[in-house]
Amino acid sequence: MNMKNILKFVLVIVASIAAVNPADAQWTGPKSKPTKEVEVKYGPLTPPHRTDADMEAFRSYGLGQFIHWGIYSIAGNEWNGISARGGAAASEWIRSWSGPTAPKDWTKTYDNLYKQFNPKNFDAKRWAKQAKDMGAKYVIFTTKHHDGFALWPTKYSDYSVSASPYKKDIVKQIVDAYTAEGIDVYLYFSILEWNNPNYMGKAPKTEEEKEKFGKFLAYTRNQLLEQLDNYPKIKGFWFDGTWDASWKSAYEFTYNLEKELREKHPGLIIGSRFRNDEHGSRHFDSNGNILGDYEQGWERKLPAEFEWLNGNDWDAVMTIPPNGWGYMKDWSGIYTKTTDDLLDMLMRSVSMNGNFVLNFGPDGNGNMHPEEDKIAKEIGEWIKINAEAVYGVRHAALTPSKLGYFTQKDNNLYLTVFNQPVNGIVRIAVPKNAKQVPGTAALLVNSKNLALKQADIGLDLDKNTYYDVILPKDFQPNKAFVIKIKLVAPKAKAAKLMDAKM
Ligand code: FHN
Repeated sequence: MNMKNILKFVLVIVASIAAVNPADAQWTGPKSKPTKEVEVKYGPLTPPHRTDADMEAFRSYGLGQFIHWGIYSIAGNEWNGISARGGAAASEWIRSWSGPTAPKDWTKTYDNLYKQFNPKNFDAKRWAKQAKDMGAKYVIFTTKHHDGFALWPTKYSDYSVSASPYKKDIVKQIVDAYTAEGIDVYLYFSILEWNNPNYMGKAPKTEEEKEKFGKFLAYTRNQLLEQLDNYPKIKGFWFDGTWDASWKSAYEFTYNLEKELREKHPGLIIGSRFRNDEHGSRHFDSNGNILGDYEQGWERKLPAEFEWLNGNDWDAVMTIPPNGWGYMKDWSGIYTKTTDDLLDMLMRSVSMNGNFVLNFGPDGNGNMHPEEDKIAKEIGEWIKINAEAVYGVRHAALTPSKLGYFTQKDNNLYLTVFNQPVNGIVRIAVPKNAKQVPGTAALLVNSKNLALKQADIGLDLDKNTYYDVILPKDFQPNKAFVIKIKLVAPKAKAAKLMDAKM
């Protein structure tokens, strides 16, 4: 083989390795585009950018609340004073507690905890009012987590709230209370069920395994149809626990199940985590097309650049502790996110056309963690002042600011400033050929007009001109603040300067 052919052969090998078959989407950096189109039979069932009212509402939410509540909430990430920290992967995974700190016969103890589930302080209306005051526009509620315990009286399992001393339908109370507060409800549903005898992690191979897993698939379908029958007011599902080979092998079933759910509940919103195509690609099919109505992979992480989203809708779900979605009694010795941290994440999300969903993990009696109560109140107080910059806004096509995040609605441009400039000048870069430029500026907090002047810096080859907003010398906020800028048609074009000669 001559050198030319060897080189060609090497290039083909390199290209095939680089060929992307995103069996799982990447969440850091722009999505790599597949190098070649492949046939996909079990791909998307909806267009990548739905324009119906339900999806437009999803786009305008801004802030959501996640609630992880279940049997694990009784334990609170510890047992008899021994912490499960380091013994279980997360507080809501405490059933899998192992190692030297795990209590004797722990799994058996855990699987009997439902006999104690009787949350005497549970009040869905109180939770919904708190979420409303915080400014949440949707809630994602765990109807069943990986332990399989159903918080609704399902006909298809004995392991449900019906078998607990509490007995009542928790999911219905949540749906009714939150809907009454004008907060849309999405049901979290774990496909994975650790202690379901018909569940298996590996793809079923033998006839016996296929029959067993077939029963599990039928059970899953029954519970989902049951939820749509019981709770017709919900807006969508937030699926989880879909990463095992068993579920991935059932791509024809999951394709048809998604179709059936959508036909039964027009407008239903389902994220990209539900299923995969026949090549095993999850979140996005093997040609890079999103599988579902929004990108559902931003979990405890946020995109760094707008381009990473490829124009898809998305939400980011976030814990206040480093990890741990279920109730954790002890928050000492770990970094728990501050209200400022969370407001920054919120505004970063909405500045890139996403929703930010903050997780709450109530205890076994139905009380939020005291720190969660405090944060909910502080977020609500901030949003009450700055709501205009948070809801129903879109990404602003400007060079990102080092001082904070841009959001835009029509000719209103908002800059939420987290980093106050030491010279009191908020400089905004605007393309020289922009059809709209800053005309006036004011502080949203008090509607105080701010001095605004153009700064044509004249940097060589610079495609931008600049507008300086002058902050009042006595303006010393201790929280992020919003500058509202009215965009107007440009008055005069920037002077054309001779290019530098090097
Ligand atoms: O395993 C789950 C985890 O317990 C939690 O529910 C998060 C948040 O949705 N999702 C999975 C971990 O990525």
